[in-house]
Amino acid sequence: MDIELFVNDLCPYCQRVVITARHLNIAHRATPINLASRPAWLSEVSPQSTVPALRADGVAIFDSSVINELFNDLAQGGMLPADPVDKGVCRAWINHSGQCQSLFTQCCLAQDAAAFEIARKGLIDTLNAFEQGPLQRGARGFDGADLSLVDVAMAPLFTRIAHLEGQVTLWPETGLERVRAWSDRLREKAVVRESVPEKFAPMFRMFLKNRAAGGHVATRMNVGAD
Ligand SMILES: N[C@@H](CCC(=O)N[C@@H](CS)C(=O)NCC(=O)O)C(=O)O
Repeated sequence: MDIELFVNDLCPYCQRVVITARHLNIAHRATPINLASRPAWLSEVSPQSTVPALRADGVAIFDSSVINELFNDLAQGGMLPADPVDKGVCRAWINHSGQCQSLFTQCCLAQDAAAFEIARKGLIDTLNAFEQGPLQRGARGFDGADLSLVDVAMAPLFTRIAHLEGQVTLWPETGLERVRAWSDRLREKAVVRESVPEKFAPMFRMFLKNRAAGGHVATRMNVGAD
């Protein structure tokens, strides 16, 4: 199958599909998309011109969760549990991970300390749902020995939180121990580390500095820290 993948190096949803493609050795061509100046034709592949998107033998498919499941199906990758209920649980939490990512973005874009604290509390609450739910009961497909699509959905967020550490504190002083251990384990994996460009940390900070200029996070970041 001929797969052309449309991605951007700084996009967390793109990082998800890059991890899965690498993990499952999905042969593809990656076409970089400049988000600041997206080509008009992108809307033919993805109706809201979002990335990631792809063409599989010319057929357009978009959304990171759908693309990850496509890759998993093509490779029979076993990245979701076989049991329908366990699989449904994983899909539900992959959906929830989008809310975590979106609250992280709100933290990054917050214009002042008050807005930042509201977004940070929301992020902590959404992460705590993992802590008190599937991680506590050891649900299938969560932080196990094998890389799952839930792991992949969360790895880009964990990567970004780690890159802000020391400059902006997002983790609470106590709590979220299981989530933090999950983050540590995922970030150690070669497939996660190698799913972003070598200079990702300074690129990410520079991106935030420009995108959220004057905001709470941007003014606290040391762009030249790496
Ligand atoms: N739910 C989508 C979200 C994708 C998304 O929001 N991608 C961002 C880049 S990180 C995008 O293309 N945004 C369009 C924009 O900036 O207008 C997915 O999981 O693929």
